[in-house]
Amino acid sequence: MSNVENTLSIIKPDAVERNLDSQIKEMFIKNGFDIIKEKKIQIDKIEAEKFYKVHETKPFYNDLCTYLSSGPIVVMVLEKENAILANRELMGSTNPKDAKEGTIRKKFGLSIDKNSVHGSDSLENAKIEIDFFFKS
Ligand code: IDP
Ligand code: MG
Repeated sequence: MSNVENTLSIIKPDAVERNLDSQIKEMFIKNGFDIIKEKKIQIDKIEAEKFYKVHETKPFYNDLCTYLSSGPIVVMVLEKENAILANRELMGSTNPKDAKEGTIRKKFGLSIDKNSVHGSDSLENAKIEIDFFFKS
C-alpha cells in the first residue's frame, strides 16, 4: 500500500549563505522527492522561537533561534513515499560529524548548530510545521 507523505524541509541560513540551495534541492529531487511548495524568506527571532518551541528548555535554544533568524532560509514542502523518514535519512545525523556518507549534513553541514537543513521528525510535527509556514 502506498504511503505518500508531506514533510517540511528548511535550508538553513548557513547553507543559503553559501549558495547551496540549488545543490541541496537537486539532492531531494535525485532521491525521489517532489518539491510541492517552496519559498525563500527571513523570519524574525519571535517566529523562530515559536517554530522551535519544543526545544525551549534546551541550553542551545536561544542561540538556535538567533541563528535561524539570522539570514534568509528556503522552506519547502517535500512529497514522497514515507517522506518524513526518507528526509531524515537523507539529511543525516544532527551532528554532521556523525552523519553518514551521501547525506546532506555530511556533505554540507559545518557544525552541530550550523547543520544546513531542518526536517520534520514525525507526521504530527510535519503537519504543524507545514501549517506554520504555508497556512494561507
Ligand atoms: P534535528 O534538526 O536533527 O531534528 P534537534 O535535536 O531537533 O535536531 O535540534 C534542532 C536543531 O538544534 C539542530 O538541527 C541543531 O541546529 C540545533 N542543535 C541540536 N543540538 C544542539 C547542540 O547540542 N548544540 C547546539 N545546537 C544544537
Ligand atoms: Mg528536530
